[in-house]
Amino acid sequence: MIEIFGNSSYINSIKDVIKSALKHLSIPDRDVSVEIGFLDPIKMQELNKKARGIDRVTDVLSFPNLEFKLPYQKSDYEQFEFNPENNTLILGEIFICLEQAQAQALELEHSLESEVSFLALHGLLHLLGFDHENDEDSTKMNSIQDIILNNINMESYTPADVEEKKQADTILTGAVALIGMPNSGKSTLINALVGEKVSIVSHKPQTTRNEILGVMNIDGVAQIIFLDTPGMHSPRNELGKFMMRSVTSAIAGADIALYLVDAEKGLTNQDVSNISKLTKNKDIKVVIAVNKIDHITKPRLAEILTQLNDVKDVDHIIPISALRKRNLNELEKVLVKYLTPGPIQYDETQYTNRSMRFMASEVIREKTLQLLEGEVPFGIGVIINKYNERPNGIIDIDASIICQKDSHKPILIGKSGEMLKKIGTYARRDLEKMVDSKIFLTLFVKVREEWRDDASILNELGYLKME
Ligand SMILES: Nc1nc2c(ncn2[C@@H]2O[C@H](COP(=O)(O)OP(=O)(O)OP(=O)(O)O)[C@@H](O)[C@H]2O)c(=O)[nH]1
Ligand SMILES: [Mg+2]
Repeated sequence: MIEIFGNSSYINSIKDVIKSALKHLSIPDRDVSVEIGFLDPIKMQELNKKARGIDRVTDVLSFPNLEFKLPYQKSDYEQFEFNPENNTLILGEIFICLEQAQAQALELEHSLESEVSFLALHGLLHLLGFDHENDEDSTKMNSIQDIILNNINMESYTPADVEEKKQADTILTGAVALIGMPNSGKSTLINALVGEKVSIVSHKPQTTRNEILGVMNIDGVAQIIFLDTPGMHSPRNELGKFMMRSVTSAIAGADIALYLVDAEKGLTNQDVSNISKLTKNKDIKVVIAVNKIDHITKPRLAEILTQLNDVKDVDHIIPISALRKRNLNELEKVLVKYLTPGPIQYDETQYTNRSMRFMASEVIREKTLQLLEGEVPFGIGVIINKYNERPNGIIDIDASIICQKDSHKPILIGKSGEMLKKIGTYARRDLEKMVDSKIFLTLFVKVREEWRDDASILNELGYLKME
């Protein structure tokens, strides 16, 4: 009997490791019971101080109920009280601090699931009389720990799975909508996961305006379809309304909502409200990624994770850095767990549904967002007038940059045309890398007063049709 108190996604993994340990030590699991609970860092520190006189947070604490001796013989414990409700011998209690476990998992570069399983096992071994007080005891405890951890398969998929899936011509698949506040790092993340630039990135909010699809293939086992979306905000014009409809449409087509919390900003009320709306939808799994952990301290991360523990019905929480590519393998494993078998949807070479024409307009817009300050870049749209590939592979692109006020035009062009030249050079370099051939890019600047509320220009820019 393993009784676990508290809400954690790791209950099944903990049960597996405990069962495996009891089996390995020839202790019938119906004979014994263990209680496991989760404590936040403050409570863990209090308990550590009270129980061991150590005034600091720790990962796991265990409280044996009796002096246990191996090998196990039921008759040895007849004098102890077996729990009358289920006739089990109570081994004791284990407390785990998930926030501390998360910090350790990041340091050891393995999953939180692996770390929690390890801590539960470590705690159980203490309940069973193992110790690490001296070298000899410590070696004994470590070796048994290693054997048991090897016995359980922590990977979410194995080489045997790969073969089975390949032969059946099916794959694990699912659509993941990337949701979050503007600037939380959604587009940086989709690019990192797909391994190609599918979505533009800038330090300014509301960079992404459309739903953008990126495909990730994993060893012939899984295909994850990511949908990048515009950051959630209250729309102030027709363009904003289109952007928010893209978010709703992405969620409607998704199996998993991957919500990004910007760790630099912390968990905001708006985040909590957005997440609660997602968790009300019982058709999708909700995974929260706390992004930009490279910019915050460990105690700050622990604080955010503690706050997130109070948000109900979330399927998984994982800290990451999309920019530094930290913990992305673990994120991948978490997502794979929620996929279902189905036919392959995209050819392995196809990593987005967007054309190079669309990418050209986006990359030009990205450069305006990166190079211009103030309100100018927010009112910019890009129309590709010509996209032509010559027989020798050279590509000619003519594009118009639309701005929404007369006063914006000279800013876009710059002194002696320098700004426009810079935008063109930077955009061309990026696009040449993407197509791997030479590009001739010609840019024009046009003013279209308040185009963000003008249906015909919005249509021309591709912001009215949902794809
Ligand atoms: N330090 C740090 N910065 C990051 C990380 N991920 C993204 N950023 C930065 O955050 C800014 C916003 O990134 P984007 O990927 O454009 O964010 P977004 O959520 O797609 O933004 P919108 O499209 O405007 O909703 C950029 O300057 C990124 O370089 C991260 O893990 N760490
Ligand atoms: Mg974006």
